[in-house]
Amino acid sequence: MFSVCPEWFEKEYWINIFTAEESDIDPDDNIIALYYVKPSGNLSLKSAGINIAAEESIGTWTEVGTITKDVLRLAARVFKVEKMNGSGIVKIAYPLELFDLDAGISHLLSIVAGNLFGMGVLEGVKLLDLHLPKEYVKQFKGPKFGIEGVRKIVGTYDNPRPHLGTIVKPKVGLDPKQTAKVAYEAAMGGVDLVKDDETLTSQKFCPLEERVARVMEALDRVKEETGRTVLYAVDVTADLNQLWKNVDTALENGVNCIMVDVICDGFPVLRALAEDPSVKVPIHVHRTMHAAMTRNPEHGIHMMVLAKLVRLAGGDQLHTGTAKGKMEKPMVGKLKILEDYSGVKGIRRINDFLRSEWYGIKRVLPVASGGIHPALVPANLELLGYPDIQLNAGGGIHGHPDGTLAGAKAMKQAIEAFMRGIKLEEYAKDHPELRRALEHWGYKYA
Ligand code: CAP
Ligand code: MG
Repeated sequence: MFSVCPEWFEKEYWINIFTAEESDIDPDDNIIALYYVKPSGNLSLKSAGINIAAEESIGTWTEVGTITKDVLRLAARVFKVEKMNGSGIVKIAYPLELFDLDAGISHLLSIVAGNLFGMGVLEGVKLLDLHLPKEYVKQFKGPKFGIEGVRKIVGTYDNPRPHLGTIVKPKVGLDPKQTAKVAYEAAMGGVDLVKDDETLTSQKFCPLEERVARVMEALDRVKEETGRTVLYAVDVTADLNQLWKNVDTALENGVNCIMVDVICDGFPVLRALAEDPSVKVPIHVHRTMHAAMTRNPEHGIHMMVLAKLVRLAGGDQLHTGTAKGKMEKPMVGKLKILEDYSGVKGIRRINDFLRSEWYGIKRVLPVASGGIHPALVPANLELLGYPDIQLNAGGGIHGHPDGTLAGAKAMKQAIEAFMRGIKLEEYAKDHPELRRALEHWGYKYA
């Protein structure tokens, strides 16, 4: 059994150290974390919050004689507690001085998302959001390109519209020549970006060097034939030494975008890539493995937090989920106050953050992906916001009964129809590729 609460936290003196009135918290001088908290046993929500504040700032399980008056200014403070059926939300302010600003995201996480996840006094705890003050955000360069930079490359800056991306499928197994053929057809069909799947790096059956060379040669042909620049996001994910070899090889072979699985590789790796002067191409950020942290409604880290960290670290495009598709949506308990973080609303909130002004840090293009096919385009654009969004379709392009070229055209037509305010069924009458797609998949996942 857990110990209900170290008795020293019950002393009024310490309660005063680790709590504050909301009016006493200056948001310019504190990093503020919003947690969903489910205390163990009959521990109060406030005590649970104090346990977190203490553990992640100056406390431990017992009072220590080594603490000095001077140390107390570094105490984190619980300043808001909202209960509902035993669990609830807790807001904690961490004084900016607690953070090593030069140490970046890894250090930030060691505090706001550290030991607290394993504490016995908590049955569950989920970090839902982080307020980062200007002084903190200003330590980061953020994306090199952002939405506007990517649009300039792709040619959609003057007339912004949703971008279309594709994941080459099958997700692994094709050789470089076959991959390039699929990329060429998708690009001729109208996609703006071709990407590797998150599990393809440089396996023997599809070495990265040859793959990049062949795909870029195919996309150069598309440029000659259509005048359009199509991005190729090659997956460079690997342990650090190999990752840099992958990046160098890809850049030497003319790649115009790179992709990294940010949760597998870590935020500091993304930051290093984005800040390196040799990486003069946008970074497409895949979030595979995120659901280990984001999926449990009562424990873990919300995608909102991961999205903020990706923007700080410098991702230009980030997967944030679909309104209609094959993947699960974020859920946060059953608390009414948390509705804004749940379901489609929760994804929209993330997308709106990525598209908003943030102390001059460039905007990130949200990517909706996972089970998308033409019939799902209108709902996804409407619910997730447009035109600053990219829709990715893998199966929804390469699974088209008439092949990849037709599949890409059908997705493109669905986007066009939506942007022109025309119903898909109407547009499909004189767009055979779209018509075939609607007949083939119907309204799966709708
Ligand atoms: C999509 C995808 C992406 C998911 C990841 C896949 O392919 O390539 O990895 O979108 O989910 O393998 O599922 P399909 P999320 O279009 O064929 O489904 O974007 O939510 O992180
Ligand atoms: Mg994938």
